[in-house]
Amino acid sequence: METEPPGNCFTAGPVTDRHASDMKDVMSTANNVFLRRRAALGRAVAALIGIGLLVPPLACDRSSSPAGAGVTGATTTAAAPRSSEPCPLLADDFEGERLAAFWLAPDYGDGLYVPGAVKTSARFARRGKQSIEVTVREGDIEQAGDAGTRVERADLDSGHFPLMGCEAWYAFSVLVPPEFPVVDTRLVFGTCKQTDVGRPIMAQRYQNGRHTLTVESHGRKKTFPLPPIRPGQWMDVVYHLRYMADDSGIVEVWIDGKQEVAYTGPTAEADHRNAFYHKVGLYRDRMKQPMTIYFDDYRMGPTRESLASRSGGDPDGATR
Ligand SMILES: [Ca+2]
Repeated sequence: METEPPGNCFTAGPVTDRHASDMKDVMSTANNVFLRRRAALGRAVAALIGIGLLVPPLACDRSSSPAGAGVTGATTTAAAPRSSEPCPLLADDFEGERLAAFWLAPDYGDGLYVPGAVKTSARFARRGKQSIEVTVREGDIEQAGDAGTRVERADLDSGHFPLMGCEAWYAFSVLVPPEFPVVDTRLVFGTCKQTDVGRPIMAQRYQNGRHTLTVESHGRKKTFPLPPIRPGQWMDVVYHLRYMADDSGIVEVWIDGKQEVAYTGPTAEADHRNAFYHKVGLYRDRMKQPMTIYFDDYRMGPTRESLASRSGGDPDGATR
């Protein structure tokens, strides 16, 4: 059994005073950004309500989800707290010199990477002229894995949000370059996780040429096959999650516009923190060869439609 090491923001390893101060600043900045966005969203919502175009509540309202129609007979096994916070709208097209402000700092949260491991690149672009290039080398952010293994990573964490009871949509494009080593070593490049739960809720994996997605919750694990990865070609990925501790949770995944995963069941642990995050990058068992992967067009939002709002494209890539 594999276990993701406790590299998250609430259980990060040894913390020095300086590091603690840095972390505080990062959290303060992240919180300020989130609060500003929330305030702006609140003003926009108030304006829409004022002119009769929107009826509150805005988010965490399962009745508004088209996916909710397919869930029947759900029984509540735990009274998980519901968040009243809307899922944030985040987007990064990686066209600037720096990452968007919402990404957590490289020494904070679960998005850990060594200096230089994450940088914009003009080698490939799904949209625009740049993407983000992520490289992991042997020993980078090495931590203890399970069963005596060592793991290493270069991950980007888009932030921890109180999404219990909420819908969250994520979209990104990913490209595995032609020289990418195809090896029988555990590799995860997209993850959704509850902050203080050891196992990821959902993990997109590439190992020994097999492209799969695992969903794990309440001690059960399901593996879904995904279409083969074509080196050198972009792949558009969309996740839809409903974070629930009962059977009404959802994980849906689209690859290049085609739905590949439809899971219903628990997706959260009620007795853990109401904090959920998504990350992209390279997380693997320790090995010698470096790996480099590319991501572009990252988006997160409360609805499928919200993913398309920035780029004007269909979030599932069907029209690209
Ligand atoms: Ca781009």
